[in-house]
Amino acid sequence: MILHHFDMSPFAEKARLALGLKQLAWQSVEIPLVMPKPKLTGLTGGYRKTPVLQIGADIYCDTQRIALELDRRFPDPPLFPHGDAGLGIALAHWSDSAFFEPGAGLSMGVNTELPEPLLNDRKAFFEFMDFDRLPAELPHLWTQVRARASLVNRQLADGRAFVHGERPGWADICAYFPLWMVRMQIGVRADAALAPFTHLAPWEARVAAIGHGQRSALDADDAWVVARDSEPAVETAVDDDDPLGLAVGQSATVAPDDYGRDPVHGELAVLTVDDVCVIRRTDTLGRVAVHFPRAGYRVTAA
Ligand SMILES: N[C@@H](CCC(=O)N[C@@H](CS)C(=O)NCC(=O)O)C(=O)O
Repeated sequence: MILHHFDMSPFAEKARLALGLKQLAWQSVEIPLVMPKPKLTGLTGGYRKTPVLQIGADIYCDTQRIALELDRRFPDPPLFPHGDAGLGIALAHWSDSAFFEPGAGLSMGVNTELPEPLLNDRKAFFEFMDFDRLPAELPHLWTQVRARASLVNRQLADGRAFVHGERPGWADICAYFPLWMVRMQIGVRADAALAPFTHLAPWEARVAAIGHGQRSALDADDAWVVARDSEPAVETAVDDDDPLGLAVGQSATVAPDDYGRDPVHGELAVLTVDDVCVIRRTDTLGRVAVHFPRAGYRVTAA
């Protein structure tokens, strides 16, 4: 397993913790923080977000898709130990938007010394953020982060060790990563703002203790060799009752429906309620399967 990511990425921290929860060994390809990222987009066909998981010639985009693939291939220990996968996955949408977005606004707005290339890249990327209004928005953003942190704190208030009970799972990772981001990127001011929520810090320490599994470094070129020398392991499956009415092998594009909407073009291999996958053919890599979750992604006949 190869994770394409960078250390500061909060979404990558979700994937690293999921690998850690399952105590997996994986290889780490460091990707650039800003565009262009030719070694990443060359694999995905255009998707540029962080992180991306590669297993042979199968490329998994989005932490939602990555988590479910890890759980499918390595079911023990489970990401949903209390049998609440529906709620756990739904919580990811809440934490990826309601919790992450104001936290990201704070991280960008409080850190006024960000390097110009990073600032310009994220101005174009984070469509939900009005960078001109960020300084005036900061007090409001603090209120939004604290309101979400308070909910997590409330969930933990009965003394349970983890969000759903005594065992850690995807819900913990999702609720944790925006806090990891603001504490790391803002520091003592974030710690002070979160201090009233007394159940958070001990729980965050328990989540951090999950660790990242066994990580070793890999060069991006070697990840390409792995993709080139492998065949996609995907089984084609297009639902007959899918509202889009598309067929296996049809030319299609898939793009995130929130921000960073770079489309990926290929032949449709999977289109189910939960998943979409297109096969790309390139001279350098041969056939590569690019997988996305269905929720939050727009599929269009090309
Ligand atoms: N829905 C995506 C969101 C990923 C995301 O927005 N990642 C941020 C980094 S934490 C990103 O891509 N930033 C721009 C970049 O890395 O180029 C997921 O769950 O993986």
